[in-house]
Amino acid sequence: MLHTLERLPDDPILGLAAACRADPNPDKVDLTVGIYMDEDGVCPVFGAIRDAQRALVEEETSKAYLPPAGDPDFNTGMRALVFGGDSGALADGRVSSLAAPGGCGALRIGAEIARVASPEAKVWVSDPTWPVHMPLIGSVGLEFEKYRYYDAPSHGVDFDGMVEDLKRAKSGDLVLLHGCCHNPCGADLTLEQWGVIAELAERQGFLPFIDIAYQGLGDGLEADAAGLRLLAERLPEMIVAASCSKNMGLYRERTGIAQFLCRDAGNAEAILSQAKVAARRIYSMPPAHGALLAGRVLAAPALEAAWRDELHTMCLRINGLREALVEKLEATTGRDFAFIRREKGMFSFLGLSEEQTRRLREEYSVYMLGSSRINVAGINAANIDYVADAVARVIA
Ligand code: PLP
Ligand code: TYF
Repeated sequence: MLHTLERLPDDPILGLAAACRADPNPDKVDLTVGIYMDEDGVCPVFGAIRDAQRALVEEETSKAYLPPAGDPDFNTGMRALVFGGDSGALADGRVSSLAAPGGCGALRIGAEIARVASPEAKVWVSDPTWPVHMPLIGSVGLEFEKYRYYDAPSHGVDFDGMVEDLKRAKSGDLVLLHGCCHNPCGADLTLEQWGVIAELAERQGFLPFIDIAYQGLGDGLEADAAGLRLLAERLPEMIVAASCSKNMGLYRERTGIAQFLCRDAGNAEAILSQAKVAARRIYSMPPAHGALLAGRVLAAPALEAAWRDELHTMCLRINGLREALVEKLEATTGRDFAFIRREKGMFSFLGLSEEQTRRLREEYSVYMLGSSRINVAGINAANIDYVADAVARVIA
């Protein structure tokens, strides 16, 4: 029977990265997949993670399964990282968490729980959103609706449109929000706008489902979680899927966590039991290695401080690149690119047509998504002039 199945296309983002790897042009530039790259074009291992790994290799005496909810140090550390150490909800035991294979695994667990709790739920997603949300969340059987989000002409959030659309979200629906550093557009909500979303959620009764995969890479660890924390203060319930891929550099270790803000501690315990059963339906136990490393970093003050420093350096580098890119692009094209400075995290749309991105790829070996989403961290001192010149040529 297997012979009846056809070949399917590759993931469009990963497919473009593979095309770049295969390109023999020595001047090629890879701005495709969202991985942090340093000045040398390398996706580095954090020093703090390397130290934790050395200690773990020395001390680990067993590879027996972790408990189904995951390593306790990891779960405790991640709860504080996301909700804030002084969170009232944490003090009240209202947050339960389940370690998961990456932010992707956490999104899937969140969707599984949502489907059990509200089988008819619509999942409201920003237009545009990360394309992987559709298979990850849609495969549990929930349907999507879009809300207006990115306004291409102004390169900003169409907040009035967003609010108008979310007024149609019903009690029992989910509204998927990017916690920070929106993928793909980099345009984030202001804290004031998060406040309006909180009011809407209260009034309409929808459940916020927050995907936070870039905490620390926009304005810093605390500022990037401020919107989410504001919702957590005001709302009884919320689902959060957090990832350690980017902010701890643990991509391939598949390290993430599903967190559930619940009405009370009893509810939180019930939801944890549901989440464990949901995981058992898919893969049973969470992966250990990345979570044990992250757990060690978060539990040891010296390692944690070193990690925060490294992450801060990355964040500063990205914001410096945004600044440099605005200057270079404005110089080569004579157009306004100031929006890149206002956007957050790894991604921005350059505002090019699909045809222009094809020309950049085919004529200059500059690889970005067809939507003109770039990974800002893929820019460096050695390629910035080349990229800015190539962009100027295709829009001339
Ligand atoms: N959500 C968004 C918007 C992302 O861009 C990513 C990752 O790249 C993830 C979630 C989850 O990633 P991972 O499964 O590697 O933790
Ligand atoms: O959007 C990105 O580039 C990252 C990495 O199937 C990624 O989120 C890309 C594709 C994919 C999983 C992760």
